[in-house]
Amino acid sequence: MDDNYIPFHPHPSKPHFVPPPGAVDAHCHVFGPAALFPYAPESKYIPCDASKQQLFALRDFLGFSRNVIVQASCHGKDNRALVDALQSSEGMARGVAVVKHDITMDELRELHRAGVRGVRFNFVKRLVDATPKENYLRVADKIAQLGWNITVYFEAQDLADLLPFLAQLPTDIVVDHMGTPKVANGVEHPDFLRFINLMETNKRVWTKVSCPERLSLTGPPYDDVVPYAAVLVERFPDRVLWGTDWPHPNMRTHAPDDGLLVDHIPKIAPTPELQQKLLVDNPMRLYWAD
Ligand code: 0GY
Repeated sequence: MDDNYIPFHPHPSKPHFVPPPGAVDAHCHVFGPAALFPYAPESKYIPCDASKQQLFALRDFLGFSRNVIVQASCHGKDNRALVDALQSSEGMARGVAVVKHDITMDELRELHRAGVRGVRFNFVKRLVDATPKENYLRVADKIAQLGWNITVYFEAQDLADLLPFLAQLPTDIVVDHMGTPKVANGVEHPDFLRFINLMETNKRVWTKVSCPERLSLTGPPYDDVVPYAAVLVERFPDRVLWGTDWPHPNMRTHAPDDGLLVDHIPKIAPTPELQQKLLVDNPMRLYWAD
């Protein structure tokens, strides 16, 4: 683990909010353990190990039923830790992998059998070196044949440049963390309006209304991020997902209390109907359709 790395919260609180039956934590990771699944040589950070057993225990403690486990950059294109977690989940986890552009259809079908239903394209410059767009498009064509979708992670200021690329993708697109708005700017800032406009015009774009702990300027309970998520849930109730982002890689100031994050949900999705869509119906449609 890097010297300045902040490990995940050791004793999260029990949330007051009780998620509906079958709720899905649609953005979380497994890290290592490094002794079994080493971190990628190209990774920009070495995290604290965060095992599948710890993830599944947290899922149960928080009142969730399922996980969507997203490959993080610290494991590069080596999806073994992800696949191992999926195979141990008894069908209660699905995965989003990071793959090389020349992956074969047979290799993709093997990932599908393990429970992978998407790939992630990461454009965050502090996390990964740039990948040629044509490599991504080759992957997109292949995974489209399996009915998978594409998760994209980018920073708000880079969306304008990415729009032509996103328009070329042939599948549903899931944008991590609301496109990472800068909360100091306010919900009327052109960067956030550009993201809302993307969701308005491209009905295949979904987003995770997640990561208030990463976006907040005021800190726990992250109320300064509520307006961003609330507007997206209200306007696009059928295309929003929610996740803990456990084990919260690369936090700068503190390890978030996952119970507090769950208690954020009724602030951004205030009715049982919205909560049912956000936590159950939407992720089930996207990740458990087959
Ligand atoms: C997240 C957060 C981060 C890291 C990664 O791929 C990754 O390494 O996703 C981050 O540092 O912002 O959970 O999306």
